[in-house]
Amino acid sequence: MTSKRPKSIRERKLPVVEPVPPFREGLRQLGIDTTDWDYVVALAGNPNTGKSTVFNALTGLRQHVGNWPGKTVARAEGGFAYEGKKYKLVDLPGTYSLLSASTDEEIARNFILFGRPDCTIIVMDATVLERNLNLALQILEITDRAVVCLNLMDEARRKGIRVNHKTLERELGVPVVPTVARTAHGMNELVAAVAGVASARIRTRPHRITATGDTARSVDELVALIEAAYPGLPNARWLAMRLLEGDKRVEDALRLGELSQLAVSRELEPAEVATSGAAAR
Ligand SMILES: Nc1nc2c(ncn2[C@@H]2O[C@H](COP(=O)(O)OP(=O)(O)OP(=O)(O)O)[C@@H](O)[C@H]2O)c(=O)[nH]1
Ligand SMILES: [Mg+2]
Repeated sequence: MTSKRPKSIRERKLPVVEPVPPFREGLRQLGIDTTDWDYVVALAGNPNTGKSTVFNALTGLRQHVGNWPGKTVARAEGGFAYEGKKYKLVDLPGTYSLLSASTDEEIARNFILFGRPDCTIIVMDATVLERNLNLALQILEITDRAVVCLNLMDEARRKGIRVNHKTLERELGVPVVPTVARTAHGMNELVAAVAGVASARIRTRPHRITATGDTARSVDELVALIEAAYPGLPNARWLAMRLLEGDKRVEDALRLGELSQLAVSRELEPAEVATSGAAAR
């Protein structure tokens, strides 16, 4: 009988680790290290568009991904470095609208509206652009600092859908970067655009529907009142528009003083600790 000797660590077969895609010099995944960041970047978009896949590709972490909507239910944070600057990347639950009310969606909404990200990456599914444009246009109403990540370009191609990203870029007024996040295609270009927008080197002119006449005057009046009641609260204009539309939740939040803590910091709720390790692709 031969006695079986336990294998030493060196002899054991190690799991196959997929090679990290050839990122351009200058981009470094920092995992859970988000200390001393220069910029905060939020990942926003409809459910199931690939936000966590982008998060994993840029940070090297293993946020939960899968082919159904509603997987990310809390905010998760990770880091990456690019051209000498450190970025804190925030993965958010998917949301169809900034007017939505479910708990997951509220986490996303509050961060986009009040978390003051230096850049918001709007992840869009290129196969269902029309559906995704609703949220994209809402985000562009409230921030100048955004980049569109036009994801699932491989699926779009497979379905015979052609998207002219340059035209979309002109129409939306912010950089549009075609990507296939699952294979990390386009990640370099995405990060370059994010760096440009966060540092204001790239100037954006987001598509906006501007109020005119009486509406514009009413908005201005309300903005002054909101800013007086909540000094430092970002997006008073968005809140004023909601009030004019008769949004009961915003009305209640303002009356009950619920917005006061949103005025003070980026740490809206404690973030989830993302799992460390190689990027799951
Ligand atoms: N074919 C293809 N699949 C992708 C691409 N990007 C992501 N996926 C897949 O799409 C599915 C959804 O990706 P997630 O990253 O979990 O999407 P999410 O936006 O974080 O989803 P929620 O957190 O539920 O809102 C997963 O099965 C991914 O592997 C891509 O560019 N091409
Ligand atoms: Mg997710």
